[in-house]
Amino acid sequence: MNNKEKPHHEGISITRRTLVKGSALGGFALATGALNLPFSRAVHAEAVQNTAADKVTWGMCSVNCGSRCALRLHTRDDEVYWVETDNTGLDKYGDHQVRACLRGRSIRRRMNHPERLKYPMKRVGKRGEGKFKRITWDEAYDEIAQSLKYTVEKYGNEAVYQNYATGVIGGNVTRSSPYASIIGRLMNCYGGYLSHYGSYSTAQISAAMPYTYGSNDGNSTSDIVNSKLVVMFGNNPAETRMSGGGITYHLEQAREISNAKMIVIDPRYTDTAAGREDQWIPIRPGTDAALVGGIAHVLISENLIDQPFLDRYCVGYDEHTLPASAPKNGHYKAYILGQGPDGVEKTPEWASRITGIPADRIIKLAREIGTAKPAYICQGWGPQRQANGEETARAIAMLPILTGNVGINGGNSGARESTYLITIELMPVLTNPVKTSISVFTWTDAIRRGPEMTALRDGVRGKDKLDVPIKFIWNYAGNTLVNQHSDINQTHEILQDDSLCEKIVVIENFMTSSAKYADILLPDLMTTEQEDIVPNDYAGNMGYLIFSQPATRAKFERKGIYEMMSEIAKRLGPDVEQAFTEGRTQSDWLHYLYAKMQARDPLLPDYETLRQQGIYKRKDPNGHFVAYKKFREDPAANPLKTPSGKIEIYSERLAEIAATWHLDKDETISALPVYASTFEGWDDALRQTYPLQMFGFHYKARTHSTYGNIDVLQAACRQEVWINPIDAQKRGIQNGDKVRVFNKRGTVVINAKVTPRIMPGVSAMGQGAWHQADMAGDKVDHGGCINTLTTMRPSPLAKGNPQHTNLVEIEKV
Ligand SMILES: Nc1nc2c(c(=O)[nH]1)N[C@H]1C(S)=C(S)[C@@H](COP(=O)(O)OP(=O)(O)OC[C@H]3O[C@@H](n4cnc5c(=O)[nH]c(N)nc54)[C@H](O)[C@@H]3O)O[C@H]1N2
Ligand SMILES: Nc1nc2c(c(=O)[nH]1)N[C@H]1C(S)=C(S)[C@@H](COP(=O)(O)OP(=O)(O)OC[C@H]3O[C@@H](n4cnc5c(=O)[nH]c(N)nc54)[C@H](O)[C@@H]3O)O[C@H]1N2
Ligand code: SF4
Ligand SMILES: [Mo]
Repeated sequence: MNNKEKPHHEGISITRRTLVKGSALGGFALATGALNLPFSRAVHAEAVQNTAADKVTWGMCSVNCGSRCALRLHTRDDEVYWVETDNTGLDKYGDHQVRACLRGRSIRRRMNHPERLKYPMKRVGKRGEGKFKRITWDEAYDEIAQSLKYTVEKYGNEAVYQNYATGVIGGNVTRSSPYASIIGRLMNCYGGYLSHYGSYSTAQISAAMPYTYGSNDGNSTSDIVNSKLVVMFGNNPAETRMSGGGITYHLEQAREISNAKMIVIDPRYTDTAAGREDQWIPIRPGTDAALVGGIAHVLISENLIDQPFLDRYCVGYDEHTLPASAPKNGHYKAYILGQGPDGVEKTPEWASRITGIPADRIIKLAREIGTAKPAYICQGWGPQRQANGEETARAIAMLPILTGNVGINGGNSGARESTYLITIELMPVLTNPVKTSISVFTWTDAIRRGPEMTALRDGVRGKDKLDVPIKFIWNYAGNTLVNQHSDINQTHEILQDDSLCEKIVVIENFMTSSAKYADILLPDLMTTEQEDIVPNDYAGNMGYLIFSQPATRAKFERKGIYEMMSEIAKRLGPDVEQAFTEGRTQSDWLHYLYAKMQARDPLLPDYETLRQQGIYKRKDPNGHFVAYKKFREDPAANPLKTPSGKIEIYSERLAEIAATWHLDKDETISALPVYASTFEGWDDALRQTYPLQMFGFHYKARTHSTYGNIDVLQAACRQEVWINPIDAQKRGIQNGDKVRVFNKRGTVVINAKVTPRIMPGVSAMGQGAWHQADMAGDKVDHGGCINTLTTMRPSPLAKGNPQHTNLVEIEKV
């Protein structure tokens, strides 16, 4: 199954699988051991003596890391004191245990954290100051309900917005993804709300790939057992799919079976590459499409392309399949050979100048890609989280297309992995009566200048323009209000003015930087303290369900999201309450939803059995998910969802968008997947002032900002800025020095990691560190939060977050 049910990715993309290999697992086992061994050994000894007093509860880690792990929570005196992971299955690939990473294994440190929110609170200082007073739940509910009524009466439902948030992912009931959260359900019972399209994860690739393929699917990584070669563009599963049930494990084990060679193309020598790659090819951020151009040139000149595949399955490779509406020589072959409108031949030397990769290496890479069949060519989402990410995503897909690797076992589409999923049934969100939506990234604009935002310039959908600005924000289990959105200093200005957005409700576990901007702040239970069922996230060909039970009772005044929303529904009127709850408790809902799952999938165990056993696993009955397999077998009977039903190398729809949308000079939307220079890229004139490219990678220390306040994780994986020795030397910076990373948007003070693991001219830091700045003073961030430096300017087609495209300077403090 592909990722259709994966809400935070807009239901378009994402097929999933990961491979983890020895060194990744080894590294992670080591880290876990180093962290927990003394403690767990001591506790374990104690546990042996005291087993009668202990209770073991199945739970899950349901953060948005792309994996999902079963936990076995050991409690004594109503407190979790030890966390184990899946103990079912074997220590053998194929029937393996779904082992939690170092974060999930430290979940008790989040559950029992002294700074965890305990009571409902109301803001007393200015937004962002973090000054609150304790209030009762009734006061909180009344104020929220009154404020919603006021907003809807005065401005209309379009003024209510639910911000992107992924702190809780997957459950039937507990799930924060705005496409599926029960806050959406509540709002849909009360006239609707302004929704968004896209995600911070995959905005650009989810917008772009469907123009090529009609969707955004990839083969499952378990299918690498059938591959001869693995090529990864900006994909780092050893950090971004860390569970032992997830992609890294599949990648490693499957490659062991197939003996496939692995080539990693990334500005950083990643944990995925480290020790297990056959080649690391460092590349300048934002230039993958140029590398593809150079490779395509070699494939075409050396006749390594699959011409019958291109003729039968594709539109626009050469003049034979070019749509009539296209300009003369508007096809891909002409673009590569320099016969298209730009007249530039995309030789390996041309690509070398842009990417920083030597031409002979590009030629060698092209020959490897052209001769190894089948080849699993994929991309992570780093390359697409760039300002030209839409072009890059489609360009990378050209390599499997040119070589006919699409739709076959061992091949891939060029997208990220898909996964096998057992069925899941969410509490229905119902239909939103408001049809207007904005891009996920443009909500700060919608607060500031909503009614100026148009369809053709700002990507407003469902209407030509927005009628009202955002006046009310729901922020449930998200830190994208501040920490995870771009340009924190500007976001601060927008949010601090409460005449703009008048009400912000935050539902959290901690006083995050986002929570500090709440008007009303509600303390939530964690998913380990509630009953719910979640499916796997990306897990190759082994799907599973986890049935989580409360490990402890609710402490202090914390409550679950269903109770909170039911109470607010009650205050919005009896009809709203009835429509929202349908007369069911959270437990009634679980039974009701599970019965629907069983009706669809009769192989599922009964409710009580699943509850007892905690985890239920099943292998993909089809072996491995192969993207576009049916299309490959019979394209006439199984057309793609593109207008032509074929793979559209040339997209007439994109040609039309390019001709009608309002774009700036440095923004490119094009019918062909071309390399496009962009704002704040490697060749921007701004590099004279800010010479280093900078991006934030998804880091093993945290899942975004979640787990970011756990001391042992901070100690194990430090927050540092990576800089190459050549760049460091020029600036007199030594490893471990405190440095200032800055651009015109802000300044971060952080320690330097001087390392050849990042290419010269480029710098990077783990994204998601907690922003720590005096916002009434110098605004300098001492937490290492990259969003102090990132831009609010959206990408051209998706209007998505180009958070990996930034220029900075670094100085020793
Ligand atoms: N510069 C830069 N910025 C980025 C990215 C990047 O690569 N670079 N990545 C982007 C991406 S891909 C994403 S998905 C977003 C992620 O951004 P978010 O979805 O905001 O993810 P988190 O930062 O983990 O925030 C989740 C919040 O939920 C809270 N939480 C966890 N569990 C619970 C719970 O049970 N109940 C409640 N109420 N709260 C809970 C956590 O405390 C945390 O504050 O960030 C984006 N931002
Ligand atoms: N531990 C951990 N795991 C996570 C998360 C987390 O926060 N922590 N977040 C989860 C979520 S919500 C998401 S969306 C995914 C994100 O998954 P990704 O978006 O794939 O993760 P990134 O680290 O942003 O990028 C992957 C790699 O791309 C490289 N890269 C950056 N720019 C370029 C480029 O222009 N070209 C090339 N070739 N490479 C480039 C980076 O160095 C990095 O190694 O991860 C998920 N998994
Ligand atoms: S953070 Fe992800 S990989 Fe780690 S335990 Fe949680 S779900 Fe599993
Ligand atoms: Mo994400």
